[in-house]
Amino acid sequence: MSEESADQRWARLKKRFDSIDGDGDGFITHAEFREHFPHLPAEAIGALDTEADADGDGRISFEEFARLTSLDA
Ligand SMILES: [Ca+2]
Ligand SMILES: [Ca+2]
Repeated sequence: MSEESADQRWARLKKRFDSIDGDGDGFITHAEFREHFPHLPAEAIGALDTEADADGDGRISFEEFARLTSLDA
C-alpha cells in the first residue's frame, strides 16, 4: 500500500466525521453515534463517547474525533 499523505488522511477523516455528524453542526453527539452505528450496543457507544470527548462537553468535535481515530490508525 502506498503511504497516505497528511492531506489525504485529513480529508478521509473529515468525510467520515461529516457522515456521522447527521445535522452538520460540526459536532458528533451521542445520539448521532447511535444513529450511525445502530448495531453497536449502547455501552460500546458510551465508552467511545467518553473516550473521545477529551474536553467533556458531551459532544465530539472534529479535533477530538481525529485524535480518537488516530489511535488505531
Ligand atoms: Ca451534529
Ligand atoms: Ca468534546
